[in-house]
Amino acid sequence: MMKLISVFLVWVGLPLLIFSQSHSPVPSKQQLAWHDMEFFLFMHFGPNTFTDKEWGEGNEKAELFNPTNLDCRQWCRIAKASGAKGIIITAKHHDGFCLWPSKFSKHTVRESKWKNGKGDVLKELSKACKEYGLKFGVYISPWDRNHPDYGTEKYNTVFVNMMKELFTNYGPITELWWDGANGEGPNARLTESFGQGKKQVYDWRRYKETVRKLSPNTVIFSDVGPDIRWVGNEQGYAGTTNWNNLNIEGFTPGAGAPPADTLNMGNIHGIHWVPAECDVSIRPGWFYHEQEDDKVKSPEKLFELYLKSVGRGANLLLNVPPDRRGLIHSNDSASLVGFNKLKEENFKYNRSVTARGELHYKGVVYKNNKLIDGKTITAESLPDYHQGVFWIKFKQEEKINCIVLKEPLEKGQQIKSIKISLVNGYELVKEIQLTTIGHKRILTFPVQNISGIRIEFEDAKQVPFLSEVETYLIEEKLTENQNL
Ligand code: FUL
Repeated sequence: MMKLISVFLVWVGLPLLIFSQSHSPVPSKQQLAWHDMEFFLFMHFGPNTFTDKEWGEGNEKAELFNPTNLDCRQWCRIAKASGAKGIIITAKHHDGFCLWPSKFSKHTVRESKWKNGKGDVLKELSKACKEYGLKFGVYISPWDRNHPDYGTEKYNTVFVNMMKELFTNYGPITELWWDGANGEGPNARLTESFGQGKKQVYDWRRYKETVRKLSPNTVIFSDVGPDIRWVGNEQGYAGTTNWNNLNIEGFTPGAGAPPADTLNMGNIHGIHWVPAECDVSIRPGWFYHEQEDDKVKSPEKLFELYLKSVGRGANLLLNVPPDRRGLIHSNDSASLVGFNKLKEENFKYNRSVTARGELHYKGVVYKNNKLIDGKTITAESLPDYHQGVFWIKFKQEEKINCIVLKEPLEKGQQIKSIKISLVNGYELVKEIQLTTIGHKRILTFPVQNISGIRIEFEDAKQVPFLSEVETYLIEEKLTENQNL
């Protein structure tokens, strides 16, 4: 009878209890889909590729832009081979040059020599992405060092009109990227301050409304969202504590953004759902420079970045800049393919699926396989979590050095603190104390021989949910910098 009552409390009382709780922020369906994509490539391409600069001045001659062998299908093939789900391209960087023949600028591919001014990089890339089943995203810099209207109210209309062209002619656009950088001086976020000191009052609200109206499924990235936030650094790592929540009211991209550590960790009680994206380049620079051909990050380094971004509940946006031919250099593609191989091979054999799952609740043991069934849609929770623990018990002793945890985000992000105990027989071999989990938390540590894992929710904002606990033995060189 007692067992029956407990079963009733856990399985029937639970949904009622959850329902009666006040709601914390939850992701939109577009954000949920974005979380699941995890990894995109970023491409910086434009006049800087041909002048060897990182920030163009806006007065470069358009004819400089002249890739000899541009092939967006090559970019897509490599993106696919790297495991990326999409590509985001710099349609317009700070120098103002448009990779499409915009009617609202005189500094575009139309004015270049490339294809006698008949070329359109966005058209080629959006088409190739469709062919390869990749999502397409666009970076459009609000800061514009070329446009004559920049610094006046008229520029807001120019920017809105340019976005209208993007959505009308090249959609669907999965992610739109507004860079917060501005080197104009008084309103600069960065310390480098050059340019004419023009002060643009950006109409962020109008920009957002334009996008929502034209393309409600697009997620908008900027330092402060509204949908995706910058992670606060360009090295590719999120905080080990990383909330998908953020307070964005009163903040703006650029100089008006919250401090970098807030962006890195989010706000525990933030009222908006604004997850972090880690943008980082495979090379030292964002644009292609021949002298960096031997400075391409190795597959192992990319794997480490993956652990510190996706493995901390954020997404990874890895920049791979095309060269002057309009192709991805073979050093970069070799690294990307190597990285994907490491990912696929090391996460192939999840040892949890052969184990037995249990819930120990108020002294009673229940069979419970939802955390180890390899399905993220089956989630488990405990309303009065101090009364119970989950166990994963292996059939035989296992060697592991990696655990992957997943929180079902459609229920919001609730876990504040969780304890993972690795045991062998009656011996406790390692205890891991964690804060947030989010979409995915990948833990790596020195190899341990274990027979079981105990999982305890220690603190949560509301009822904590967990959907998966996977266990792996990965190559030891990949665990050198522990991700805990
Ligand atoms: C920064 C820019 O200034 C860089 O050039 C690059 O585009 C990077 C992704 O964002 O803010």
